[in-house]
Order: sequence, then structure tokens, then C-alpha cells
Amino acid sequence: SGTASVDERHPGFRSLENEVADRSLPVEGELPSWLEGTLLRTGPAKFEVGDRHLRHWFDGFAMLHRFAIDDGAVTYSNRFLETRAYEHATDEGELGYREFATDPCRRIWERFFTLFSDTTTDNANVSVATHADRFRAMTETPIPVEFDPETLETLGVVADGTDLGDLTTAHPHRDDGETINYVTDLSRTSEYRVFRMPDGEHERDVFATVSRDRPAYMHSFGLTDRYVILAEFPFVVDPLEFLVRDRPFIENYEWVPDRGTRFLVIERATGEVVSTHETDAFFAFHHVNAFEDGDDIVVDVVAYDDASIVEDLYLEEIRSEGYSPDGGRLDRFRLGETVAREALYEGPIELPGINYDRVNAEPYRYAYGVGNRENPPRDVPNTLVKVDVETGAASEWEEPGTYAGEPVFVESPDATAEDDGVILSVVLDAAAERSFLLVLDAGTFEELARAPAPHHIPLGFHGIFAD
Ligand code: QVM
Ligand code: CO
Repeated sequence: SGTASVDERHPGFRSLENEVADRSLPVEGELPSWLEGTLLRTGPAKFEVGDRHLRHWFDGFAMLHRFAIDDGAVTYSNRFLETRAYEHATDEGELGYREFATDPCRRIWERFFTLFSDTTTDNANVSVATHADRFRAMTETPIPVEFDPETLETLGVVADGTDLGDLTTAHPHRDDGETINYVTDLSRTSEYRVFRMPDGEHERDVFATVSRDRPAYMHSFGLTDRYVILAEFPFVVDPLEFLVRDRPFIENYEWVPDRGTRFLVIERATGEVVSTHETDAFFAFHHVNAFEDGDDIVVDVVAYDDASIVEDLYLEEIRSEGYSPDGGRLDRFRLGETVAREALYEGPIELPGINYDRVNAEPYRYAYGVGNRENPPRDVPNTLVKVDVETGAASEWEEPGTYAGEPVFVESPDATAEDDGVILSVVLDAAAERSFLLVLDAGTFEELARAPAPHHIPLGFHGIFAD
């Protein structure tokens, strides 16, 4: 059938049932002797419930993947995150919680009760973070799920943030001994609430609130030494319609380009919105970096002309013949008297990363990301790119027939330059139906080593390297 052939084209969106523990992987090439630690990643790995298909890439049930590197050897484990959403789906054979673009099937009278029941998903398939020396998987509902980084065992929901608001980001920032993130509270008078958690503490201190009639969908935000930057795209929701209409989460958002995009600059010390900078409408999932330059603030993002990328990531779209979504490009916005926009790299680029511990919130030189070979037609990400944001020069890693995952930068212990280190990426070899851990020299962007996993790993989003 058509479905089988398209699944063949994209094993990246085929469910993975196999779970393995501490499987030793063959290593081709040579790992740097200093490289020791664990790559921990999350991503969707199951796209069906009973006989229903989940509709969107962001809906799939979270699985954790662990590549442990030690003394030139690699071991691999993977395990589904045992969330309420996953347990309900596997035990009952039906969707029990509302995902990004797929809702449970409910009859009218059930819908009525749904208004009063908790159907907020804990399906943490977007990112991994550490807090207070513990590991958590995250999504955009404020329900982080803790797990054991050795066994990948699910430990349960930690510091449930649903009291703070309805929606958050899976991209908290860490700087100066604190974690910063924000929640959106959806109600008649909706609010963005920016909060901090000092390292090692679970208390969330809301230090800035901004009220909004129609809050925007913002997947990440920027941070400088003194400011939090919210890029408020004109992809907005009417909170009352959200409550009364029976639509999946993201389908409540509307693209209203006349509103333009507003950068809100919030001072970290006082919580004041010190300035608002309006520019033409655009959309982004990912901030790359931000920093202060004299009186200006520089904000780098992976920008799209509009929010249609969200529609382009429905699984039916991805699996369709001739799929060719628009790619993001790396744009710099300089916020001063005016907003000046400059393309740093024409793209396509996504899932951006930097040498975070060294240059986040600072002037920097290198951004990494996944990219696309343009010919044959554009596809889901299938290359890795490194961009010199000062010169616009780009290096690429590519291998025909493979799909690359988010590049994670790991600095070498004796680093002097920003790009002294390696890039780790989980790459899917579509023909072999197997993924491998790829290790590149971040400086030259040449392959150092790879370690094939025992199965395909569906394409995921974000991870971290823990050493
Ligand atoms: C309710 C809801 C959800 O780059 C990857 C991005 C992935 C983003 C994901 C997976 C976002 C998921 C968001 C499932 C939102 C759910 C929220 C926030 C508010 C509740 O009142 C209603 C459960 C639909
Ligand atoms: Co993201």
C-alpha cells in the first residue's frame, strides 16, 4: 500500500517497539580519549494508539535514548518514558490525554466531564534537562518527568508546574546559578509568567508577568546577561475559544500577520518590560543565541516567513510524495532604535545548538544545526551544518540516504577556541533501518567515529551530554 512505501521513505517516523539495555556498540573510527559521558535524548517513538494514528510529529510517545561513552567504547540503551499518557495508551488501547495535535476521541457527555478532568499530557518527548542534579524529560505542558540517567527508568512527575500556568517551553535557560523559563497562563486575562529556579531548588520564583488578550505560541526564548527576550510571533490563541472549542491544542492558534512580531525585553533584575520592539511578522521555534552589544540587543533565531511549518509537520504531510517543506534560515535581529534584520545563513537550518556553557548570552562565532540537501527535493533534515555567524561561511556533513538529528556540542577539556570539541548526532541510515551515533570534530566538521545502534531510532528533538 501507499502507506508502506512512504514509511519506507521515512523510517524516521516508524514506531520503535524494541527496547535494549546497556548494549555494547561496535565503534568505527576513533573516539577522542577525553570524551567521556552520556548523551541522553528524548523523542517520539510510537505513532499509533490502538488502530488510531497520531496526527503530528510532536504527538508521538516519548522514548529515551542513552549513548554512554567511556574509554573509547559506546553502550546504548533505550526505553519508553512511562508516563500517564503512555500507560493509558498501552493499557487501554486508546488515547487518554490531549497531545499537540491529536485529542482523545470523546462523546459529547464525556467532553463535558473533560472540562473538569485533567487531560494535560505528560508525554515529555521534546527535551532533556538537569535540575538539582536530577534528570528530567520535558514537553510544553509544565509537567517534567524525572528519570534515572543510568537505567532510563521513569521516576515520575517532579515539581508539577500546572499551578503556575498551562503552557511552558522545553527550552529553559541556565545561567548564573539559575534556570529561567516562562509559562503561559490561558484564561480571560492570560499572562506570560517568567520564572527563575536557583540551582538545586524547586521553588519557582515568578519575577515578571505580562498580560495578553491573545498570547502567542513561543517554543523558546532568548537570554542575555541582563535580559530575557520573548519574540512574540503573531501566531496567537484566543483563550476563551480555546476553552469552549473542541480542537487539538495547536489548532487553536491563528496566524495574524498584521500584528507583526514583537520582541519583549524583560530585565532580569527587576522583571520590568524595559522595551518592546516591533518588526514584520515571522515565526520561529528556536532562538539560537542572544547578547548585548552596547545599547543594542542582538537576537539570533531560526526564522520562517509564517507558521505554516507547524502544518508541514503533520505526519500525513511528511509521509506524502514530493514532500518539500520550507526551511528555516538563521536570521539576526538587532534591537535598538529600530529593528535591523540580517540573514546570517540562508539555510535550511533547524535544531540549532551552540557551545552553550561558553557562549550562551555572549557574543559568539559558531552555530550548529541540521540542514537539508536541496536535491533531491527537500526532505526532513538530512545533513549537519556549522555556520560561522561572523563570516556566513558554512561547513556541511552529509551522507546520502541518512537523516541527521540535533547536533550536541561537547567541549574538549583543554579547549582554547569556541569550536574545540566534538559534535554528537544520532543519524538514521534509512536503507539499513538503523541509526548510529556520529562523532564529528567540531573544528573541522570531519567524522571521527560512528557507533551503529541495533535498530532505527525515530527522528527526535533535543538531548544533552552529561559528563
Ligand atoms: C492541553 C495543552 C501540548 O520541537 C518540538 C515541539 C514539540 C511541541 C510539543 C510536543 C507541544 C505539546 C503541547 C501537548 C499542549 C497541551 C496545553 C498546553 C494547555 C492545556 O490547557 C490543554 C493539554 C491541550
Ligand atoms: Co525545540
